[in-house]
Amino acid sequence: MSTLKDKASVQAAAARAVAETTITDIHTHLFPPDHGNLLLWGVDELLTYHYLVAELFTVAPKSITPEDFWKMPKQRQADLIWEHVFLRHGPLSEAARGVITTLNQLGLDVAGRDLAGIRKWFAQQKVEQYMDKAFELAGLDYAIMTNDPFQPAEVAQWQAGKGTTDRLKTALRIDPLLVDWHGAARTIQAAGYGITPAFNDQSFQAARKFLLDWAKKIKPVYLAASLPPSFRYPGYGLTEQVLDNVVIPVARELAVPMAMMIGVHKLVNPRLGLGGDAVGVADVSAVTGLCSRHADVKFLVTMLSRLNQHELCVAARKFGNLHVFGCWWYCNNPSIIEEMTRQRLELLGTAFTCQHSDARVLDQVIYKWSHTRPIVAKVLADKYGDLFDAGWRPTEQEIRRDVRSLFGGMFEEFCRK
Ligand code: RAT
Ligand code: ZN
Repeated sequence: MSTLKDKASVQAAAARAVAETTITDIHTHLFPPDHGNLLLWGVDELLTYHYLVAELFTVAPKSITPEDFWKMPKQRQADLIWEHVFLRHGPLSEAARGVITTLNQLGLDVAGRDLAGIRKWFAQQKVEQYMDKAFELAGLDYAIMTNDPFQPAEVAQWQAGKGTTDRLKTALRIDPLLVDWHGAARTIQAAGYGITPAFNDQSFQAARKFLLDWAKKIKPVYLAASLPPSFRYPGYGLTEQVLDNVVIPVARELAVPMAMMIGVHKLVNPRLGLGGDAVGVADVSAVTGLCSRHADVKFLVTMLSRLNQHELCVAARKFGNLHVFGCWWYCNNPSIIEEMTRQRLELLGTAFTCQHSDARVLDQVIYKWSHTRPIVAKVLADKYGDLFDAGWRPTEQEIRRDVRSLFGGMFEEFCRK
């Protein structure tokens, strides 16, 4: 065992390990290339990312309305965002900088500001090879999708016999069951299951069967849902019943975690579509309530409000069946990633997953990961530096092991538990 002998070597080893580690991206909105139009990629999709649509309406003149924007063809929408967010104002936001980083890493001349030339380059790419390129640039082994059996366009692909690829694993997304039981019951009924909107054993059994059949088809790594800040457990009426009678029993039977993304206020501004959701402080006791009542079920949790992060870390120290992941959405900004990663390391050691990309557009994995890596490297260099000062001498391999833990290793271990 050869330990690193001076502080600078330890810190350099941490930076190297983060730059070179293979990442498992545990939550994305990507799809296999053969799933119809579901996989978004290319410069026009990058520019019309919903984070940037929302930004457009903070800087655009009043004469451009969301209603008019949604009627435009994609390329025209992208032109507007390019003009107002990138040219008439500096692309300083994290989402705007992300487009620049992505194009730059693809070898395109962003300094030239030649959107037409960039479009020409994308038009020559073949999506299958392009997916390999994006994953290689990001340094990913695989990513986990969001597969929603309540979305007809997605269902149609699986029914047509489409599968997945080595690059992508599945997650079964079940929001309507928890936040819109009546709507969910209609979909499940239309799929041929004997469910009624009533909350009774027959309906619960049908909903469980629906999920189990989907699980058989797509083999999810976990079940997932996003929840509002008002989510409570116990004591959240119908949602509590669906959790206890449908979701938890299915997670238990499949031995997969239930992922919860908590703190989203949906459609605060519906005119912005996906960009219209906001954040609220949630109640971490809902997470501890679930973890203690269902000690034999695993929970993956990320929360949207910065204010919930400390309490969530403390909860994860109390429950071995809780794994904290990612800097979700409005937390996926350098200043907050740094703060959250420090806090998590200090409270949890390496027992968490430091980030997920949430990429909706394939190309976004490039910037989301290249923006995160140096931040985590900086935090780890500090932490290993502090350990060195305290007398600890790690090996290069140990540092690499710890880094991989943060970028997917611990997640995999948690899923196997
Ligand atoms: O980050 C996002 O793109 C959000 O719109 C949501 O997709 C969120 O991550 C979710 O999965 O609900
Ligand atoms: Zn997401």
